[in-house]
Amino acid sequence: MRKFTILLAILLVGSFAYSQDAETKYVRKNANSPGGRADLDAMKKAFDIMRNMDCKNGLSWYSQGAMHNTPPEINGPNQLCEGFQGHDNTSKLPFGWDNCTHEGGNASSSFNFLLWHRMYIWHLEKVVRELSGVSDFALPYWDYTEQDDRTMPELLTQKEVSLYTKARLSSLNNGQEICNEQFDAMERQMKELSEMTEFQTFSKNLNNNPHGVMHNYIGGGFPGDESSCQEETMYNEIYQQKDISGLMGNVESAGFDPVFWLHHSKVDYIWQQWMDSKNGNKPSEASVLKHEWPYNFINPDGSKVTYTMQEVYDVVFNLDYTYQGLEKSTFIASSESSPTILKSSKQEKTTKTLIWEHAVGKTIGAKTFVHELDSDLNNKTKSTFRNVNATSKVLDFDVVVYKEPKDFYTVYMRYEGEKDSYIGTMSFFGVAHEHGIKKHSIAEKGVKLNFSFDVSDELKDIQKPFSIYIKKHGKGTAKVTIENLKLFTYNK
Ligand SMILES: [Cu+2]
Repeated sequence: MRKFTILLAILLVGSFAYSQDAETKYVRKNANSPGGRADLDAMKKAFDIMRNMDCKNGLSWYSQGAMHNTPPEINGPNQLCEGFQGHDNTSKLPFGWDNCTHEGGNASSSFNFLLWHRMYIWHLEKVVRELSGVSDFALPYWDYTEQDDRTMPELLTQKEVSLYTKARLSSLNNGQEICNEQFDAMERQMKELSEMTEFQTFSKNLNNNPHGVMHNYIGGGFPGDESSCQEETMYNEIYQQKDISGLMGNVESAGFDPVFWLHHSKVDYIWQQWMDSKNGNKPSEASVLKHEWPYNFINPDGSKVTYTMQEVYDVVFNLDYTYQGLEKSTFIASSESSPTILKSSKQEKTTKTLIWEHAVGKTIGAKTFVHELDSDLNNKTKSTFRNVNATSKVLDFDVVVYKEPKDFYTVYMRYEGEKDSYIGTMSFFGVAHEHGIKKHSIAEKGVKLNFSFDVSDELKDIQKPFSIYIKKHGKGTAKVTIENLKLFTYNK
């Protein structure tokens, strides 16, 4: 009987933690605002402690970063985590390490990108709250798509502070602004993201830009035309290797740069803005349950916790925090949705129909690429849209790369005699992931990738033929080949 009572108590406590409506207790603030700066001070305090913990301690800076991912091999005896020589040389990784999701993996990996990172940074936030003793701490965000926030939050640029690393683009660590070419691409993308209507398309595009382009940028820029857009390689203290990109530029070392947390707080903020807007929606409970992923984290008291997909769903869509600025979000301003936010109940649409498929088989050249769709396809597009009551239209690109490009590509639809319409960005952060550190060598066959761009607004005029125009940002030599082009519709 006693055993039963204890079990019942555990069950009750458990269900209380997950199924009750979480109250919004914490406010994540802009890292460059006074409140955000106060939270960064708390974060510094916590990281002072975490940096001094042994990596076997799950709360340590090293272990928290390793939960995202670790290098396959470490060059020489590991100076930061004695005995750990990379995941290829380790038979049993510590609890929770190497669990991050990334685009281009399997369907579950792509699906869980936003959900897993939300859980990951939410746990870090609780750890910082505990270790700093600041009971209302909330993880600040770096609002880098805004004109006023083009410089990295100052505390992170100060050497000798536990939130600093040298392995970043030097112009950012020197307090310079994000260069124009990078900033413009992100600014343009924000509008495009707000117009999307389908969760997985939204998630993929957010993953590419600003998420992926910003990882690469912080980790060493891209070889652009402006002087502040120059690519850099550097010493990466996680791989213990020279002449590679910085911590943020590689999936396996990204979690070790403290700016990672501010970056993913921003990514999470963009997701929430979209979810609360008129175009946004959340994935259905059934779709979350069917995309299994390991959710293993460390509680602030050092204990381990593993979540079921049901528990993940309950936490992720019933938050105990909100974002400063959410009420004046441009996503929300463009809709009639009320600011009674964070309790979004709209669910995703699921029926996907292939309209046409077209083999391209062309490599994108040095600067620009134009591909005309032949009249047959345009006729097909016309006749299909007469019959289908599509709520969203998605252009899908199958792409192959043989080496991870640091360049990124912006993609446009072009109607003759009209201004090009931007539809999305192709970026390649994480492509070389799991392919070794030796100069990002990717297997001979290359890596197949898929990009999906919502063209619901751009493909309104179905009577006119159009072409695809792609602009390369950067002067890197890694080649990108477009294999296939497909058009899908999603229906209610
Ligand atoms: Cu990331």
